Amino acid sequence: MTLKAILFDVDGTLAETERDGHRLAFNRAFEEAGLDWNWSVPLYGELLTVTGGKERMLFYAQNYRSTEPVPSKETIAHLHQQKNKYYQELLEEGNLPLRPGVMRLIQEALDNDLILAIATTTTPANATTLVKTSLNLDWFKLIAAGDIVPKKKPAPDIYDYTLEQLNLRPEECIAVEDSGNGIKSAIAANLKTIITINDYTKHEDFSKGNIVSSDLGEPDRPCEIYTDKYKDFKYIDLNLIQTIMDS
Ligand code: XBP
Ligand code: MG
Repeated sequence: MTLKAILFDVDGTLAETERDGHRLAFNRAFEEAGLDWNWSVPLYGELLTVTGGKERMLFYAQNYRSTEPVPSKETIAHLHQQKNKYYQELLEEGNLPLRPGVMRLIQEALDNDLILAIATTTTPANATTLVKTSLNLDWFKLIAAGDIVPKKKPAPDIYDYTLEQLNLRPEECIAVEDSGNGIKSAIAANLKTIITINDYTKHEDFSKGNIVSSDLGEPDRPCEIYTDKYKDFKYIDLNLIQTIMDS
């Protein structure tokens, strides 16, 4: 089937937004609110099993602070709002660069009239700020994000919604993801997947990914491809993606 669209996850896929973005912003919001919560790099890795910032805070309160009162829904919403404010500032200051190969593949897709869309669990304003500051909003036909669907990844909802809005079938698209929850969501929506791992996700099970690599790579900066049948490729481009679609 000919590829018509590439659907990108945001956090961890377009940029390393978790460790040096969301995590720092959460900690600033906690400090500002007078909470003694502080999420270290390894602790945040444990918390990333829960998608969604509000859901992640609630999970932390219930499981790591179980002797203390659980913050109200309003408190969680306020912390989340502040966290997102600080996170968007970090993006606007240029602190979270795109991962290797992201701009190259997007440019190639645009040159070939492919449709680009975002399918993410993060808050819409976080996703649009990243696209605005590092890419271009006009390049994306759809930004599907956050609470627009009832269930976040690993549920398929956000990808099902994206396909429906674009009026495309899963066989016509490929998803680019970085996490176990992301691949579960994409596969449950019957999509083929490209997985670009990162430090937080490298130990997760990607055996069902169609191609798994260190990143998308660049012609002068090859990526490492872990999927045997594609391991001699130096970077992921449309030619390789079409080969994956045809396999
Ligand atoms: C991203 C997430 C998000 C962000 C925080 O997952 O899990 O929760 O960490 O975003 P994925 P919000 O990359 O699979 O979409 O605080 O805006 O929810
Ligand atoms: Mg992700």
